[in-house]
Amino acid sequence: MENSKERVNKTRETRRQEVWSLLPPLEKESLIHQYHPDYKKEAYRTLRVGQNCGDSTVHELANLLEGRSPIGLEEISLTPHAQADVLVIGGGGAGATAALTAHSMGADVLLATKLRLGDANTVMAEGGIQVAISPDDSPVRHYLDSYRGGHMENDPVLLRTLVEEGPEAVKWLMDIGVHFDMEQNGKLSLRAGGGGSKPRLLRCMDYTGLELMRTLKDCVQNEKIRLLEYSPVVELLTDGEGNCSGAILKNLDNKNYMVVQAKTVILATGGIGRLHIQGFPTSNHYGATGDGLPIAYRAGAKLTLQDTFQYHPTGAAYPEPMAGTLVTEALRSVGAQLVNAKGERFINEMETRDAVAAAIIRECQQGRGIKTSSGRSGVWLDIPLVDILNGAETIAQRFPNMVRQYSRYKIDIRKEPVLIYPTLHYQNGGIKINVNGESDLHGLFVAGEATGGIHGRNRLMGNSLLDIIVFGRRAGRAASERARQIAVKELTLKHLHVFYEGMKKAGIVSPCVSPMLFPDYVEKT
Ligand code: MEZ
Repeated sequence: MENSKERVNKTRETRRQEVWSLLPPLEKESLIHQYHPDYKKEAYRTLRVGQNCGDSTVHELANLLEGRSPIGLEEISLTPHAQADVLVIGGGGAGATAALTAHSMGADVLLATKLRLGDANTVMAEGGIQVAISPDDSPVRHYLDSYRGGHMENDPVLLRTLVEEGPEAVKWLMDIGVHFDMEQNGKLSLRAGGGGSKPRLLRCMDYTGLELMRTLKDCVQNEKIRLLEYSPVVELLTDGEGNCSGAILKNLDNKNYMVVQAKTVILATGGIGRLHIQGFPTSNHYGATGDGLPIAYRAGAKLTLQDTFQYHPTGAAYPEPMAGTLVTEALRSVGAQLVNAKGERFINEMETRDAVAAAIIRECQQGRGIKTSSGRSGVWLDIPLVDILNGAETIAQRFPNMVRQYSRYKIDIRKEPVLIYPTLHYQNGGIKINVNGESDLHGLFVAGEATGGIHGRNRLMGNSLLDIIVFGRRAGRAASERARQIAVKELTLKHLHVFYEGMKKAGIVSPCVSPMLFPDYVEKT
């Protein structure tokens, strides 16, 4: 490792002059198809039951989707312990936004979350929120960049809504107290992201998600929204006529189940990084086990793009305790270069994430990677170049989170390159929604990473922080409006009978119980 690190230092001066153009489209597609994990056939299998029967997804997710509920059909009383107009499940950015919006419209909201309010992937987003607000930019440009980045498989209506409502969503964030970085002249500071044709990322140093969540959490608490912490969802309830009517939560303290009757339900349960698909490390928090997907699937919701995942190109590969930790793309957007064992650059660092991840995997597979003592592979991210290109102290001032994380292991990123490898970061697909966030199951709304369609097959940096706000607000609004119009409905588990019938017909005998709630290396609850 030390020899090749020295090569990075030696080649820095010549590399900094190099100009790398973006790959021609066909070459880029071929790189992705050859090396991106989404195209590894043996990692996938076909679903045999449910709305996506015949579609394929990775084994880890397929097992959960075809899993059995922890709720025994005969064993549980469905007499409600609590009621709400709108039950929001998930205490990250999308859930908090949806809860605040529904509450502001007069709905009686109950917000239930697996861990504590704010324990979610939102706080791990570092580099920024993407929004077209500069005079030489436009939502149309934002749309085109995101559509190209998503391989033109984004749902056009959802994407259009995202980019058009982005500026208003960001204004809302600033109104409730989010502080974004400013230039000396007092204007909002914008930086570039991979696949973007304009700098359009607002940021709070490299703590952007944390700043958003800090503010949203304060608001939820100030509004005194009813909150149930340590209460993950384990099953949905339906009225037997195709409507969602509540959910069953599990109290992690006493292990009892709690039945909540609600006129509408908003699922904001986040992503699946902790499934460690294909053995990848992850940048996600401990609760990111995709709990919303199997329960919505069993209740009759359809998934879309369930076969595509984002492997963020720059996850830490060394030191071992940091494996998988996000090393923000923003470093590359201000000049940090990717360098292989020979001291050479091998890709334009501002290609979309799927292409950059594929190029890193190619370098490692073709013997130009660097091996760590624990057997991981990686390439170098030449961070010190950032200060050379942008002025001394840029790294310290703009990336205090990164500096602090590495300093715990005595690595000074202002002076030395770091070893990185792709890390499982985001689920591109998820539960199919309409423009109001409603799934195919009437009365079940979904927001944030649990949804699919907005980002196509590859999300651009900062579009998820925007999506949780735009679609969190939309789901909150639509769910509270619907709740105003309807009465409470019957609570049944009829959907489970139907799903199990389908499993029986397909000959599925599943050993898997889902949702999994925590990764299997965490003590079982
Ligand atoms: O949107 C993201 O995934 C993000 C901002 C990540 C990052 O590299 O900082």
